[in-house]
Amino acid sequence: EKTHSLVSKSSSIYSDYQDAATLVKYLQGLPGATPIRLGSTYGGNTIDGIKFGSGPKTIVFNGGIHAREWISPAVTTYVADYLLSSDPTAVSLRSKFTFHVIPVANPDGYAYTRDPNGDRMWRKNMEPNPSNPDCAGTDINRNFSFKWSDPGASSDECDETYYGSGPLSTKEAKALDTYVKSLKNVVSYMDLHSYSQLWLYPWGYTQSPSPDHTDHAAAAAAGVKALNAVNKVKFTAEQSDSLYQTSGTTDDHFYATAGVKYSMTIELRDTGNNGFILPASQIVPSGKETVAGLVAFWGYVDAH
Ligand code: ING
Ligand code: ZN
Repeated sequence: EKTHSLVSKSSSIYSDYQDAATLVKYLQGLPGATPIRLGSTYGGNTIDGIKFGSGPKTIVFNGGIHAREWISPAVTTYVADYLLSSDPTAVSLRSKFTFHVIPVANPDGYAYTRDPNGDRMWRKNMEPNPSNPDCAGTDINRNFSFKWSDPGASSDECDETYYGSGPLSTKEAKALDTYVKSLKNVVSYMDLHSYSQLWLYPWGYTQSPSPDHTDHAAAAAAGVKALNAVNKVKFTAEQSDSLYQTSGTTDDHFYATAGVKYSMTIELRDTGNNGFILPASQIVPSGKETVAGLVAFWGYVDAH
């Protein structure tokens, strides 16, 4: 079975949740990977990843924008690991695309959720808010400039969806925006979150369909169909705003401001039984089904 050798080769890293440095070091050590650095954070961490492949079309995906969603950096790493393997499908994808992967886009927040003296349920980044010294942190996924501060995000520094002091005010959002816009021919951007088992496509800020609604729906449907077949774990594809209204998110932003046609959000396992505290035993099965879904999805992207 095609990802079997991959898993046995590197099972130790997927048997538990790892810190950002471990994931980055692992990825940067894989044959064929070139290190990338997008920037640094308030807490002095760096935002790192890898690029690989030789194809003319560019794909970017990241995990870890939200600190407590631990399955996201793990599965992001697993997918990159697969794409760098000798599996013929991975070899073919590397000839069609160049991939840029950032496993932990919010390293300060992620470290805080792993700190016994921190907060396992932290979502935002760690930068203080001078406008309210009682409540730190901005929701990076409400801080992007497209529709920034519109309905679907909060002006209250103490809220989980605080949109920040201005568009792209966080170092994390600014670094990701600058990096994606430095690349040529970005055909797809994927932001991995948890939980809810959804593939969400633009728009999130309105219920109106986007200009590419038909292709978005078809590509996401191809992804979830292949994903669901692996472990019979049911994911659903839908327009982002049908979940709840959002503004300043990555997917709408890169679709609207960087011309990235297939710009989406994946909500990984589960549907709430464990929620953000997903057992580490689910990293490998979640990684396998996500690989299958993304391979089908990127096949659609390549053909359209
Ligand atoms: N959920 C996403 C959030 O940022 C989302 C859902 C993302 C909706 C992007 C629309 C667009 O709120 C989690 N769990 O982070
Ligand atoms: Zn999230």
